[in-house]
Amino acid sequence: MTLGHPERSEGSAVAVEPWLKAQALALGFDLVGITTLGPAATAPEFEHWLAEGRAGEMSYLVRGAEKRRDTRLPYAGAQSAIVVALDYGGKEPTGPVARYARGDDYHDVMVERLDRLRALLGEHLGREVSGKSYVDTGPILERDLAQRAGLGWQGKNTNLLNPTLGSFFFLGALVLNLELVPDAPFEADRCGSCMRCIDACPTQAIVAPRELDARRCISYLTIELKGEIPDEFREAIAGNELVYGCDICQDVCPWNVSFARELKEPAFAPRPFIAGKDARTLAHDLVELDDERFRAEFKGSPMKRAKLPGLKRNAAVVLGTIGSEES
Ligand code: B12
Ligand code: SF4
Ligand code: SF4
Repeated sequence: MTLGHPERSEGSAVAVEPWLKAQALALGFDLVGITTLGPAATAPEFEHWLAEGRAGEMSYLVRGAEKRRDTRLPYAGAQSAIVVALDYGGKEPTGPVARYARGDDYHDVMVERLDRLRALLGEHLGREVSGKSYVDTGPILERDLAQRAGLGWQGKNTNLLNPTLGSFFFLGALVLNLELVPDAPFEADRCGSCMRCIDACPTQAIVAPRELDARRCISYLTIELKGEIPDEFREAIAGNELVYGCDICQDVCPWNVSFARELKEPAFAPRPFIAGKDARTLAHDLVELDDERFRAEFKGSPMKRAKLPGLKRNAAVVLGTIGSEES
């Protein structure tokens, strides 16, 4: 790999794309694609979704709605994005905590690497390139952007699927004030007539292909919802032994059955407080947890998002003690 003076292709675009992709892979990302920024193809679907109230209490989605329409808006002068995926080990056994949340916070892990990629690009070009790293940290429809960068298609469960990786990966984007040659978007819909995710969802949250009512989704109910979990969903949560998040509609997907990978990223290995515990054991331990130990055990964990009262609420649902003295 050469780190010398960058070549220039015909026109104004700088032919750094293959170099950038090699750097992204060397930083540990599993997929990388490049796209130009512009109006989000699925912005109308997003706005319809908001209008139907399907975002529930996630008011930040409403606040950022205007910017989500067009990926040039969140960062002034932005022209291109390098979109990456990082696998989090879909072959790990199912458990009470969704796989994505068992280790360190993916926002921190990925933003750091994307920032590093931008610094490397600056060194390579001999000048600073302005831009910003986004991993669920700004008003961008990331799955829409990833499809546009050629990383995969949006499955009927709404997750982005890649034909070599399934869907157990995170997405991130490095948005740059730089013109780059884009990859072709991923045009195919490889779900075909399959309906497994829709049929398997225990709360009927996937109300139509690619339409998820977050208010019914166990991931939303156990992570984002602040108040009580409505009665009608408690049995599904307890019965499926879920304390935090949900992987069911991905577990049943044939693309994951065939292509889910072993966990290779040490940062996402389960924390000791979670590792090897079944739902009831974890729930009992959460009920006992005090603030100080919570801060120590979950420092840098995505599970901090639910806060200790949220985790205790989920534990009470699993133990069936909600409303009793034990909760
Ligand atoms: C809000 C949010 C949630 C909400 C709502 C989920 C949802 N489906 O929107 C809740 C809390 C429920 C959630 C859950 C999960 N999330 Co989440 N979430 C987000 C977040 C912050 C925004 C997503 C968003 O804009 N939703 C709005 C709705 C309208 O979008 P949508 O459901 O994808 O709908 C689109 C499609 O349906 C499409 N569409 C509609 N009709 C049609 C028709 C056709 C033909 C086509 C092509 C498209 C199409 O248009 C819509 C708009 O783009 C993103 C990060 C980001 N900034 O993008 C992460 C993100 C989507 N989540 C992620 C993850 C990992 C999860 C969970 C797996 C975590 C877990 N195990 O518990 C679950 C999966 C649940 C599920 N089945 O989607 C990853 C997904 C990675 C991937 N491979 O796709 C993301 C990208 C975070 C990241 N940076 O890695 N999440
Ligand atoms: S994450 Fe769970 S509750 Fe949400 S749509 Fe998928 S299967 Fe249904
Ligand atoms: S389970 Fe079937 S319909 Fe659902 S995302 Fe996977 S392939 Fe598509």
